[in-house]
Amino acid sequence: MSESSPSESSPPEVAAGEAVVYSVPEMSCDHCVNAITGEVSAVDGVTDVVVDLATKLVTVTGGAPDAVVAAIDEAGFDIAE
Ligand SMILES: [Cu+2]
Repeated sequence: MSESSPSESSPPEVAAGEAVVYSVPEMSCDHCVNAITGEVSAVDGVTDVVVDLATKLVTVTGGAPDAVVAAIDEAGFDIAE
């Protein structure tokens, strides 16, 4: 297993961004995780990206949902509705 996000202790104030969960069923390995994490982390306003490979869920804190969706698309993945 590789390391996931090191510190899960989010700051008390995250008013700017709510966590939104995206289902990305095409994720299959660490490469996918890294690609998505890299693209989504670069989205303006995103403060945290947690990818769960087991459940194929990407939890994104902050950022505009449209931009996050675009970033995941940019990484080469589709989001399941
Ligand atoms: Cu992969």
